[in-house]
Amino acid sequence: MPARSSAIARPLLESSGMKAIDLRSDTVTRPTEAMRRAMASAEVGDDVYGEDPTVNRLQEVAAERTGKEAALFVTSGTMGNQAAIAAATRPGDAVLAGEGAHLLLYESGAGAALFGVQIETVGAGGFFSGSEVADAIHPVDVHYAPARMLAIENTHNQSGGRVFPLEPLKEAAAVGRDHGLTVHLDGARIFNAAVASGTPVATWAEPFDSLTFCLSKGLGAPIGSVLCGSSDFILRAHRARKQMGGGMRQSGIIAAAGLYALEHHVERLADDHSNARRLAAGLQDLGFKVDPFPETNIVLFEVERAEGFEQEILARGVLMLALTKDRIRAVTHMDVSEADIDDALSRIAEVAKARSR
Ligand code: TLP
Repeated sequence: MPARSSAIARPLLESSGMKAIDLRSDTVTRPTEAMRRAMASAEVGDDVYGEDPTVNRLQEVAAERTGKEAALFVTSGTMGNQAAIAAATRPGDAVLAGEGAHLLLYESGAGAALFGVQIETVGAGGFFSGSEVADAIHPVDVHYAPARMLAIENTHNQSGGRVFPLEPLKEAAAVGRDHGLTVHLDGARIFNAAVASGTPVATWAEPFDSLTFCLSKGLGAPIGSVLCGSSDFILRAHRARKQMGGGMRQSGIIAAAGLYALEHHVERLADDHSNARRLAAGLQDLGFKVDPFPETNIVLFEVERAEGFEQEILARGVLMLALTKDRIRAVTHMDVSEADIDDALSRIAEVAKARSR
């Protein structure tokens, strides 16, 4: 998910006085005043000694919400996925993941570099059935890397935030489990799936041995993710977190933002979803090829020369990401309102008009 050209664009836009509408990701949100107050007044201790009460509280709340025994606060979704890989595998093992999975494409080769695993894809487009999982598991043979883990991403980022439907997801996870695999959910945006479907996070988490969810995406916290699983699994992941340099000290300061987000920012994800639908409908009216019914907060649409489009729209104060040579991603979040979406659409209309000349 390249973030090349627009990387320093927002500070430049803001210093020029132009209102920036930043749709590159839901990671770009800034903490609200109330969240900052919760952070400033957090009770803290040294978490490497397990003595930070706010971190401990966040871990308890996360375990409770996801229906797991234990949880571990980590710096990022990437660290959560990697700690899960470390806890479930040994060097030389294979991890099965859907096409376009974040842990396959966007974690800088960490699974291979840090924990010696080979990632193999299952199914097509990020979604797959139980029989596709069975097909992806090789017979025991000296040629193959033995599969030890199956990772499912929900919502699936690259397909435009689509929700992996519950029944096929249960079936795929059950086949993985029957074959002795640890089944992991990359639930960076699982709260979006829960809100969009009206099905609680614990139900989405139930088929899995472990899951990560991100506080720093739609939930609007500045930093952090949580890895949840059995006490045993979390103990092993804790060691991996330490190995990756993820042992933090008075991290209650940031855990407080996570707790605040879980309390105040879950239900409002529905607004992001409705803004995504509004954006998609507007793009369709402007003649773009787009899925007019995004399920959650990610909108993908097609343009010619996407990198050029990214620059043209940036010049009008709208930040989006060119994913491929002909595809743009826009993500809605708590720092963009319905009015901002309409504003973005009128700026996009100007670009479309200029392009058609
Ligand atoms: N996704 C980011 C970029 O890294 C692409 C984004 O802007 O969408 N799993 C999924 C499904 C993700 O989308 C991401 C981040 C992660 C894991 C990693 O989270 P972080 O960025 O906290 O390491």
